[in-house]
Amino acid sequence: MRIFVLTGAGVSAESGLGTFRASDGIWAKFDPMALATPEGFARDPVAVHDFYNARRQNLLAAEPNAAHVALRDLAAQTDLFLCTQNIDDLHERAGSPQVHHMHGELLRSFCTVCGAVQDQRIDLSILDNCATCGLAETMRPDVVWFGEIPHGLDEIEQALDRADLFIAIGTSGAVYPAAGFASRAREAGVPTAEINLVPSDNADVFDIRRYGPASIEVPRFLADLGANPAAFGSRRG
Ligand code: BJW
Repeated sequence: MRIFVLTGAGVSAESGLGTFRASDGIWAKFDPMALATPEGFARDPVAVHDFYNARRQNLLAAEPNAAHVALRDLAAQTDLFLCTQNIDDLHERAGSPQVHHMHGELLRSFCTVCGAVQDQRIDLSILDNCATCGLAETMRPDVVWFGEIPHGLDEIEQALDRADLFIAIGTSGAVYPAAGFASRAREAGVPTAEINLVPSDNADVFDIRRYGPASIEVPRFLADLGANPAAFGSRRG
């Protein structure tokens, strides 16, 4: 069975990484237009670096949870395309062999002049020089901000079109193009499932809905899927 899994901030919430749109979430405390747009970075790069430096330190202290582990095990049993909107590396640290980071990775930075990408595990500053071209004031976090094109959309679309089952985990369905993946899959006859604490903004496009913490509901759902795959993944049409 070919399974497309889309994860969002909710899969890492129980690892201590904040979600965005909860009443106490990241965007309740910080302005996304100031900190997660190219225009915001051009206006105040120091504030943007401070924001991502703090989140990087938080990430380095976090650990994968049972949902990440269950998704690692799923990769060993099926043909899995694991697409995450998250910039954390918790899927990798749980052992997932291939992770498609459509919104980039917090532990990488890139040079806005020469495009070189480098590992970034320590704080980033406007004073840092690019290790490749040597210029200063050119490095930024390798993340996808509003108005920028997410990574690997062609590969994502191909995987969506080949899937026998689409599963969204811990994502609000508020940010496009990711929020449109479930309806695209469904229109192609692919069964769709969502696992979330509460119904997402696009809950009506899911055939199967499981609500509760990802650390409980993801292992439970995947156990049910393993026990009776035909009940979940029969592609229509
Ligand atoms: C739990 C849980 C637990 C909690 N267990 N669940 C229409 C079409 C196309 C684009 C647009 C459009 N309208 C507007 C746009 C533009 C824009 C957009 O979507 N804006 C919306 C606000 C309307 N999109 C873009 O700009 C994107 N680029 C783009 O469109 O390019 C043009 C283009 C596209 C395609 C082809 C050609 C051109 C880029 C979007 C970049 C998003 N960047 C961010 C920041 C990344 C870096 C960082 O982390 O700082 O990505 S914003 C933020 O939102 C982050 C996330 O990846 C993303 C999604 O959030 P997510 O993961 O869903 O988190 P939450 O907080 O919203 O939800 C958490 C969920 O978990 C909730 O449902 C909880 O209930 C649940 N949960 N605890 C299970 N324990």
